[in-house]
Amino acid sequence: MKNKHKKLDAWIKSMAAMCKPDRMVWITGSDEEKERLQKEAFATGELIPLNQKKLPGCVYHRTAENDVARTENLTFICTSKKRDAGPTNNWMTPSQGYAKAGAIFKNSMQGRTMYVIPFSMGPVGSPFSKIGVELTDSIYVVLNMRIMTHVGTEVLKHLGSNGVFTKCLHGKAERDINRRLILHFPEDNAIWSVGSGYGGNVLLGKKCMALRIASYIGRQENWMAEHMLIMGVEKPNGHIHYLAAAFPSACGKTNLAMLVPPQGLRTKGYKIWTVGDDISWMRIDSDGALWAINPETGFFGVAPGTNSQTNPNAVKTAKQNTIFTNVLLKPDKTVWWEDGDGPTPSQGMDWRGRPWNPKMVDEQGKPVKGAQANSRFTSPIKQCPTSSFRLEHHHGVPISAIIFGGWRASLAPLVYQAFSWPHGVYTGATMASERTAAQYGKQGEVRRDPMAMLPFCGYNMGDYFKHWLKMGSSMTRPPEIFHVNWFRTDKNGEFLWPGYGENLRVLEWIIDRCEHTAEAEKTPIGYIPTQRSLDMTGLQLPPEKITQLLSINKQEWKNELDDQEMFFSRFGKDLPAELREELSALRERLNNSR
Ligand code: OXD
Ligand code: MN
Repeated sequence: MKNKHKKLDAWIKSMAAMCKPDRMVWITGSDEEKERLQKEAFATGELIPLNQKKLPGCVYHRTAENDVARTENLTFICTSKKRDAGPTNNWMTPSQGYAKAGAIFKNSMQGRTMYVIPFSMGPVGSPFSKIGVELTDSIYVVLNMRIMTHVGTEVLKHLGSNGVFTKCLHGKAERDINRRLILHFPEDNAIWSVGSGYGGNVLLGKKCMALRIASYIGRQENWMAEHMLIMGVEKPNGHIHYLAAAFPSACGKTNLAMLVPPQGLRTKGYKIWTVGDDISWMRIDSDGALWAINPETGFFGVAPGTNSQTNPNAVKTAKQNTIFTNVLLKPDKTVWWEDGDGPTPSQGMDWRGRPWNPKMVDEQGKPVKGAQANSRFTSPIKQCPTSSFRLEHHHGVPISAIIFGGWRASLAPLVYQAFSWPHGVYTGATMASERTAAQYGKQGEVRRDPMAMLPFCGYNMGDYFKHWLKMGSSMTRPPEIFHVNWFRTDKNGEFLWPGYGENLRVLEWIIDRCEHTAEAEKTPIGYIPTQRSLDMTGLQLPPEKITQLLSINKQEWKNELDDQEMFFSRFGKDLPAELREELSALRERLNNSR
């Protein structure tokens, strides 16, 4: 199809003049195109074919060793005023950004092909959706974008001759960490990413557009772009409640989004519908409620730890048409990763491309991993056994509850409900995860991550909090807001709560609260379940453990408030007064409680 969009044409020409590719190829989204690109990438070694009998449609990719995760220190919001990027983002002026990245992009595509990927975040043509065009010199990026978004001719047709699009430029350049930049220009609706080949830095529809740029646009257009999973919980009576949940990385968002109900609740008739595992775009609809779409069409999931116990639905999803990145390659051309399924292979090629066996140790005597800790699978969401029948609905799904969560070894009870929308916003704004002995870093160190958006908010986070408050007051039927903590431990450091599928017991209480049918006790921090309001059928959990899971330690909470106050002080006068007031009100409730 011929491009009739003059601005798009001019932009592509000027980017090509800078990068100097040998060729330009428009991505149509056809099956034939996928075959052709794969073949090309097999020939250069960019991709390795996998065993088509055991893993039909699957391919393998390795990134450079220094290019295995998002590089937050090289990620910038480029706005005219520093204040607009706020205290939690790295900042440059747009002219500095264009000059610095431009010097790296210059001539970087000589000898290479520039692919033009028109893509839609969200169902094509939906009023919720946004169009982007990514220019890239990476076939790996093209193939991932084909899974993660709607791409090709259909999107271009929709863009027409004058549609608005986010200008996304990606180049691998030398993949040198010293010549790598991930830049966002919200004032220009543009993204420039150079020097990386790692998904989170280069699939520009994902974190860069669907969170950083979209959060900026959402504020202007009165909607929200959030780092949230979306799931439907179907009750025994057939009613489906949709929940949106934000957790910092490594707190099990993907697992929760496709959980398998435990026997007791399955027998009762509960079912799960997965809408998304990472990003939620939410708008107020004509009914005064909040409706959400998942702007993505795939999962870019972390492989290690994913197995038939922790997430059987993800295992099934990744059995075909999947791109595996940085996992272990077995001699039979299938894949494996630590804490995955099956026996540990006796040999293979590790994520660095070196011969590997499970007895190998590094200089410090630690086992050498076959798969990189952040190795990934990219799979179409439609292949998930629980994928929602609402994925392509233009207005998405109505959200009954928003859930915030973190990893807190103590402090936060299993679940509590905020008293009001502003109290819920305060709960999200003070979200945190702490490191335990089992994790890297200093034990007990608390990392604040408001709404799990710290690395993803494309503007001043003080303004972001104001936007949340404003959205709440614009709704006649706002979702209820909750906080969960699956990670509370006893005095021996053992988890009190079994997690995984059992988390549905907590979600059941949450939806019953939304329907005003579940009992709760009012505490200074919010409403918590009464013991008998949680259905524990089939779960052998001693009542004293439930008491511990739901207990609130006043002194711990007072210390927490001191820490929250310090965090809030970073925002200076940009912090909305309502959040300070919520903090003071909580302090007072704690002081006044027995
Ligand atoms: C992700 C992340 O990859 O949050 O989804 O880092
Ligand atoms: Mn994420």
